[in-house]
Amino acid sequence: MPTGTIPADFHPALLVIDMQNDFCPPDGSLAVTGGRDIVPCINKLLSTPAFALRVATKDYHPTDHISFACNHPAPDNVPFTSFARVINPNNTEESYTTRLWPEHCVQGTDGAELVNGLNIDAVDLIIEKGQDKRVEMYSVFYDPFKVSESTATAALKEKGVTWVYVVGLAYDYCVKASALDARTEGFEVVVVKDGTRAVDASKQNLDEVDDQLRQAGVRVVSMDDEEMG
Ligand code: VGL
Ligand code: ZN
Repeated sequence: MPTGTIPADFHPALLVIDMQNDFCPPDGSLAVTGGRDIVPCINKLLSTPAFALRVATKDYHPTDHISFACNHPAPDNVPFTSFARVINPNNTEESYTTRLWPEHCVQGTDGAELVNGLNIDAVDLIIEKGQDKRVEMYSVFYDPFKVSESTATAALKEKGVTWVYVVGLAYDYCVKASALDARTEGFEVVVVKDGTRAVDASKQNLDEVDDQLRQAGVRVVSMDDEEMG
């Protein structure tokens, strides 16, 4: 929280991104190193009274989702290294490439459940994303073509939210995409970095993501920074 002069229109919300079994060691199919270690930090934020709304997201894929390597033909179907082209279902001229992953967060499976220890009682709203098999949807708001849009913006606006704090998994995918789209939606955005972990935790990648976020006007802070209060 900002200390010193708190802006008059400071109405913060917390977005807890994809804290699901499949993204956490030891058993997650797409385990992010240290994924479970951020639960205490996130619980601390969840118990902060200042938040007008606390949202948790779930990556929630059908088995035939485009991001699963197993749904593509060899040899370009290697999890983590292969890419596939995603075509806009409404305009086949438009496309982007997306990284392929092991099967993860399949609807109705234990891997898709929120991790043990996360204070789910403090969560006001759970938003599921990535249900449209045709597109990748890292962001809680929408996929790059906006063929799949969630209720996130409406829920935040309804509560008068002006600032969005983002934590969860993974820093370099769903946290990044959600933070960038929150900016696009007109919110002040803070990523609490020690409440996140990255798929690629190399210094070069972390620096790159920090830069991308900061260039978009996202504040990247840590729990004990002044801005957290
Ligand atoms: C995510 C890869 C695939 C994430 C979701 O939550 O960051 N990463 N699906
Ligand atoms: Zn996914």
